[in-house]
Amino acid sequence: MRIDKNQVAELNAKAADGHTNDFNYIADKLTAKGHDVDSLLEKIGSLKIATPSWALGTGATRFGRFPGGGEPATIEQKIEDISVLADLSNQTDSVSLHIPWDIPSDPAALREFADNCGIRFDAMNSNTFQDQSGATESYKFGSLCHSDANVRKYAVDHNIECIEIGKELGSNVLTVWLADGSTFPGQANFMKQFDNTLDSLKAIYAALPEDWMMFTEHKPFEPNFYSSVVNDWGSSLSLAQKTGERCLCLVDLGHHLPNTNIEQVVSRVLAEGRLGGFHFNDSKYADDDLTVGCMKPYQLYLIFLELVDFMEGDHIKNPDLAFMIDASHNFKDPLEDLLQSLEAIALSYAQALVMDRDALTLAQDANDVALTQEIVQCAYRADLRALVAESRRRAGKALSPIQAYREIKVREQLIGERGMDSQSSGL
Ligand SMILES: [Mn+2]
Repeated sequence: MRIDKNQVAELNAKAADGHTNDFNYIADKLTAKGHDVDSLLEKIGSLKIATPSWALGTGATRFGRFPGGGEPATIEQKIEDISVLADLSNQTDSVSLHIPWDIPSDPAALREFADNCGIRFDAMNSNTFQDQSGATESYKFGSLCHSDANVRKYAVDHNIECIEIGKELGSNVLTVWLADGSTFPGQANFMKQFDNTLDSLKAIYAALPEDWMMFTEHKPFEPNFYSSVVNDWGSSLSLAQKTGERCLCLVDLGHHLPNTNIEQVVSRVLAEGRLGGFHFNDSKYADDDLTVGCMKPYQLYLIFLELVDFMEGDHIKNPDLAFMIDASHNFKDPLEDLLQSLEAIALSYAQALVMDRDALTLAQDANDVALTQEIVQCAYRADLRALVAESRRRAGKALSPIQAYREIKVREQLIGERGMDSQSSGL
């Protein structure tokens, strides 16, 4: 299934009048405030977010799954689904693979297939939180932190295997998600677990090619309920700094305790030059993996203010950031959900770009608290949807991605090709 670009162009033409009015209105307002609209459009268009291979089917739940049909059953089909997203939205052009859910039998052939779909390979994700069939060691009591050196080596070897596969695919990042920890007080020794994890990460790092980076994610709880080895950004930063220069911290929006000031976490890790990137999702309670921006769009905008501070200036020394969605879907069509997430990210980015930084700095320095709020919220409350839509239109993508998706009847076509019962591997 590939999108016919003519169909997208026809749909855009139908909506052109209304869109042009909306776009001109906001473009005039932005120009009057001193913004270069063409430059804004270019920046929005160049923000690319990787799509995870596990987010294309029905997602994680301990309860019932309710698949909607036409799920991608192979890696090739997953890449085709991402090319559908890339044809409608302007914000994604890569896949982040999860090993072993998506082990390619012929990496060179897969790379060529993806290339023909216009999709490249982003970070490789290792999995040391599940025992696979035929496994000779068990991760039941941990992986990189395990008390048994044989299990640690087994987990290290798996990560090195991910690097090897990634090299053939053209990836240059390994993301290590550490689910290790303990569920009961006294079950494990905090210090020993941390030291073992550091040693294991160093062993993986030693196998990392020169031009690769390694990311680690923190999470306060789940799957373990008493402690996680990498429970917060401080632990994550400590591990990164001790492991090596190219070991960076990944921030996942869902991996924080309620009310954590995530934008401040971003600022702190950026200040240390160790922010690798972001896993976007949203949540009400914990790691809910909901559609980006569905619960806390203001928080997302505040996070983007910090990211844009780095992206627009040269006063923060940090490598370029890698962005990925990390979500799962049980009630929405996964592709519609991902289109909504991509839109929410682009909108927040646009809002952060137009926030008046100079005025905010002056108000902050003058301790004019009321004015700082006026300035920050002014950009958040600007309706920039037409600006984001215009950046898509100029790239030949859909003015209204979800509407186009429905009018082109993508899901119906996928069900026709793959059937109702095809199942995607992943969470
Ligand atoms: Mn994540």
